[in-house]
Amino acid sequence: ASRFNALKADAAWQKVWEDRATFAARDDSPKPKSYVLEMFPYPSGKIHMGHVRNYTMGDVLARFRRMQGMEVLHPMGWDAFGMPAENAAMERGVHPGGWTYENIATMRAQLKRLGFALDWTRELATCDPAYYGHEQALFLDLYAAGLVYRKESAVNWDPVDMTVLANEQVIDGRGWRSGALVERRKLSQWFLKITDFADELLDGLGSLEKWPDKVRLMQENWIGKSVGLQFRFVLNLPSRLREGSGEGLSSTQTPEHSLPQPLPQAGGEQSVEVFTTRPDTIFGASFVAVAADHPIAQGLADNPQVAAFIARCKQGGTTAAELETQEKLGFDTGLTATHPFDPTWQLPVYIANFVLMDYGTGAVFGVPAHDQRDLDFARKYDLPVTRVVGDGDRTDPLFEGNEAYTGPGALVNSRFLDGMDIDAAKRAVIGRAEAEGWGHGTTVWRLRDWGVSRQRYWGTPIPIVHCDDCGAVAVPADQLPVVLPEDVSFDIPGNPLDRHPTWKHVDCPACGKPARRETDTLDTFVDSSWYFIRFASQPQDKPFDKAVAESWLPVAQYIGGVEHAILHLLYARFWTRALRHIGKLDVAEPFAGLFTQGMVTHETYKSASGKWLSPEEVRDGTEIATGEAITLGRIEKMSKSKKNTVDPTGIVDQYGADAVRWFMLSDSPPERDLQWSESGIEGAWRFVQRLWRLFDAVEPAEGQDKALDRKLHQTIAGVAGDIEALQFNKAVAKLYELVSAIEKAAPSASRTAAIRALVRIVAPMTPHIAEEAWAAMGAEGLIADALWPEVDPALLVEDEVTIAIQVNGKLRDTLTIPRGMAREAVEAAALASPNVLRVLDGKPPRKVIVVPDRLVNLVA
Ligand code: ANZ
Ligand code: ZN
Repeated sequence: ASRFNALKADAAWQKVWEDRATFAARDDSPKPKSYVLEMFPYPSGKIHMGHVRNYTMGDVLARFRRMQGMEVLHPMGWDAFGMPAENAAMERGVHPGGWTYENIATMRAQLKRLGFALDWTRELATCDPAYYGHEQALFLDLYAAGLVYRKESAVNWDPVDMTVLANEQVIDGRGWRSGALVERRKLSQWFLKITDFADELLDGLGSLEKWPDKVRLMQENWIGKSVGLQFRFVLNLPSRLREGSGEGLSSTQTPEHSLPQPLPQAGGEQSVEVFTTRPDTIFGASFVAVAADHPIAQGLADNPQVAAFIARCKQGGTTAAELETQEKLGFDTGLTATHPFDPTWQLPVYIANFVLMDYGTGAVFGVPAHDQRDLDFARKYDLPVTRVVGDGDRTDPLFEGNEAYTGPGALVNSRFLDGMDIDAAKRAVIGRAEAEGWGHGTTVWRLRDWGVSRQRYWGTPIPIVHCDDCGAVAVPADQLPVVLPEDVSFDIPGNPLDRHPTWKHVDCPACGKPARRETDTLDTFVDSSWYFIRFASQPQDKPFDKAVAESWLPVAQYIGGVEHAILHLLYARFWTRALRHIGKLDVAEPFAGLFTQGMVTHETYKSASGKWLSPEEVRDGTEIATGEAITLGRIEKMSKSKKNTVDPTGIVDQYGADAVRWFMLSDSPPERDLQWSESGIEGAWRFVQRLWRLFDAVEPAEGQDKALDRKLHQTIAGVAGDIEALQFNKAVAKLYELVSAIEKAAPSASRTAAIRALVRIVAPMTPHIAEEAWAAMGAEGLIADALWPEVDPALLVEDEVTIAIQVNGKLRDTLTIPRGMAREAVEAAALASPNVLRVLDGKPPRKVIVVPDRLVNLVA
């Protein structure tokens, strides 16, 4: 028997597929259509094992759908704009475009080596004007429809480099290059009105049955619909302050319990509106807090202490995580707020850094016992902490410890609310507020509009011109695309578009006077919000053809990393709905099925001196270079920082594409992490060789092997079901079993048929060896165009069963009998069992109970 020469077969079949455009999807096909898509890669330099795993899974499904007779769209492209290209430009003086296209060439070649059934005729790169020009047109369509607007918004400002930083460039509140403390600055920026679709995006989640529950939940939380109470606190200036001369504002002010007077215009405000989702906790309130940008804080800013505090609040980045973990800071304004249910109860009013201006009303009341931020704040400033929701048998007002109680319970220490559960108490408070006219129930959304402006070069230029007379003017359609200038420099920080000598100087499209181009570019998430539509249809003169795109969409199965569970998927869902809103595409949800795969992990190694070592630097527990013993670190996601990556291309060169693909599918359930190991890939390689020994030796033979026939048909059906459910590791296990059964079977017509069918069953997973065997067996056409073997349902059922024989309920024997054997025959067989005869001791049983195909119980 010959050996399977994987490298030769890989190259030969990949060339055939390419030459014949085997995987080019036909828009006009009469077959049912299926769109299989994996998240397109960022061209960072080389493909990594995570890509290999992701694309292998998608490929198995795509090939399987073809075998089911479907017209499959399985495209590939490049999410090619983004910061790493600019970083490379800054660090190495290369042009971002050159760097990107070189990476694309490398990675395309690497992907091709894996034999993916991709339609390369539809390849696209988002940094190509032929792509982003259409994106600009769509942006302007949304602008015309009122779904795009401009407003002031905070950015991360690096005061040393004098540049705007992306969130990723802010590390522990400091600029990644300069190390300077980052400030929040306001800039005029472009926004997409995703909040107009908040309700739809939330409701739509209900229809996404083929999405993981956890992703739907993450989206739901991100959209964050909350129902609550909005109401006004009356503000007062305590008498001591009003009377005191020059005492000003103090940060140690404690509330006065004398009846307060309404505020005479301090800071210009007499009341403060707050929003709460927990009106039930109103009797646990111990302070009121406003955002640093709130009019009350701003109105007090002529006091230098307040101004200094507001400035301090603006330090630090803009990410939610950063805001969450920042130290809580407060400034006591000296004002007090009257409790809505008790005119004698005054709450101190603080300016606090954890209150955001653009959520709710920018002001809150704090309930430390039942909100963690409030508790951190109250402990720091020594404010009262009163329990108002019972926690099991803890119902007393005194709340100890530093962990807020946010669970369920009955209201306590809360006057007329006592004894109610949280929901009833919420309703009661909202009811009183509405009846008494000081507040009303409302809905708020956590979702913000999508800020798409980036002050960067390597992105889609926003197609707007600013004119002193006409304002923001859309670039006319016949002047699209607005192309990025090539001649840019990265030697100084900031946006090269803004610094470019000529690019931004244009005439106003409306009045013809000198005007300026917008120099912001679009967030790269815009690029990935519609690429799947462009894959489905890519005419030259417009972004897509409606009917053609609709014939493919929605994507039947989308596969990618869970790190995109929120933003990318939400933005793509929004973009799709926005296009539907303006009549461009009648699709509600872009991705009918979603699967998020696990990561590829590897052991980590550390040298005696504590450096990370790559797998190539280690042999038999020692560092090759020094001969010193290494320490084994944890098994972690492959990453450059831990040096535990394995380059897929080297592995493909060594073992062939099929072995790599097989290993990617075999060891773990696809949603879990897969640990890369040398022994794993070797095992996969041996399996491929085992397949070849069967394929290579197949010969006509006589005779039937019923057991093998059954095994084969069960495998055909089982593997189909597993692929359908994306449970590839289960399919792999079934194939191991079938191969073992074939290996053990004596030559027969059944065995020969099983080997021929096996070629087709493994084809989605190991397509190269399958093509090779298919051709060697003289079959017609390509296996890539073959159909999935048919299942004989009669062979799916076992025709023998093993039943239990009990005497007085105790197991005495088992019998293997034909399925569905008649009761009398089963009874006779049981009575003939030597074990049963011995236990019955020659006496006939008093009663015989037969459960067909399961058991016989003899009562003695
Ligand atoms: C009193 C209270 C008591 C609250 C309690 C929570 C727990 P979600 O559910 O995310 O919508 N909040 C309101 N506006 C805020 C703002 N601009 N900045 C920071 N926090 C703000 O959160 C709503 C809750 O977040 C509101 O309910 C409010 O605190 C706070 F035991 O009011 B709560
Ligand atoms: Zn003008």
